[in-house]
Amino acid sequence: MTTTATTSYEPLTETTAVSLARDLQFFKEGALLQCHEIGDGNLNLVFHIRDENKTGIIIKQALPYAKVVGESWPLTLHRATIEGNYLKNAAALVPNLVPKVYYTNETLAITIMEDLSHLEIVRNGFNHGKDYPLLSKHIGEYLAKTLFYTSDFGLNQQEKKKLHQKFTNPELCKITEDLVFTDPFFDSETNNFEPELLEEVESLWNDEQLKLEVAKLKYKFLTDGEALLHGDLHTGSIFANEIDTKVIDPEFAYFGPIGFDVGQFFANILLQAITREEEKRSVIISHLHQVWESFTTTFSDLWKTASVEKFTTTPGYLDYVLKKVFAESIGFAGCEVIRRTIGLAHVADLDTIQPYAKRIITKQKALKLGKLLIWEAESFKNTKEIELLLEKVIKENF
Ligand code: SR1
Ligand code: MG
Repeated sequence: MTTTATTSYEPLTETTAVSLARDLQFFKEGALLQCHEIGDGNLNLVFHIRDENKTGIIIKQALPYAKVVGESWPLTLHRATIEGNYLKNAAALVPNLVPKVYYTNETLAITIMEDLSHLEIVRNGFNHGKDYPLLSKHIGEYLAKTLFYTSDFGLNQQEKKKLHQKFTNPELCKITEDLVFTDPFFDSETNNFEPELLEEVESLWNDEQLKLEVAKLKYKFLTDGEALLHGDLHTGSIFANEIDTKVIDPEFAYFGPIGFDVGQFFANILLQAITREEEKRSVIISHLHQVWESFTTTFSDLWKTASVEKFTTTPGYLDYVLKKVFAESIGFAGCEVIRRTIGLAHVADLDTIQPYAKRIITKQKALKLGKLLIWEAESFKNTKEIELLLEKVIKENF
């Protein structure tokens, strides 16, 4: 079968992905092409196609259901359009930090983009002891620019409302509302945790003080359309090497609270740090400090030089906004830490810990850390205090 731009939707195979690439003339006629489906995420197909010179492209295609669960969980194909539109918008703001988009097709639910196979997924690299020294400087800049320039501080307020319409993403938001903010805090079917964690998990379900704080965070996620978020900015959504960083997979994009993107990155740094022995932890924790430093420096510069909001010259306003973002980031980070430990979608950082007993202890610590981040979100003055909390939780006896 030949799949062309006019064909109706059907999932690609390695063979039809190659036909599509040829039809769209991404390669010279007669080129010898190799194609592999390399998608290891929860939702989509990802085809890597290369010619004999190793010049390649990526074809990403949304499936009409969540791959991680199967066809019983239908899911909108529109997420491919959201992803393509987000990447095109980001290309104008942070061209060096996102893959180039070559082609999109709403009917086929595909995005064809730059081959990033010279880079590694950061989560995989971290889990193999690698580091990416510029990662958090780049991510701080990415967060500041993408969030400032799509907020009412950096984007004409009429234009922002128009852009907002393009990024209404109810089904993908619902996944986050359920999997990050609701299910882990109740005895829900989607939860997935080891029986040895039951005591800690039940104490979390019975903690009404914690649940009140989570309810407030969920309400912010539901109602606070501050800026265009990536919406799923964990270390599995970032490619990097020593010098380059590229953010991928923005299919969860929507207008939400700035602290959500920042908090997801914080959380996934903490989830890696908590798995490490003391001597290998500081290199990871430095990313927590550096991302906040880079984010606040860039955001503050933009506030002073690129604002469209008259009140940004009012003393105290920037400080108020940054404090609000910081506290919310920490609360959101706590929710992400908890859901990656006991919810539907786990992280390899925790799930590959050996031996099993150590994995359980680390997950108990992760739950404790998540709870304390949520409880005390408003009280942290800087990222050093988050590091101190992590150290305290790690050193406690379980
Ligand atoms: C059903 S999707 C599960 C998770 O995978 C995505 O990457 C998001 O993080 C989502 O919560
Ligand atoms: Mg993803």
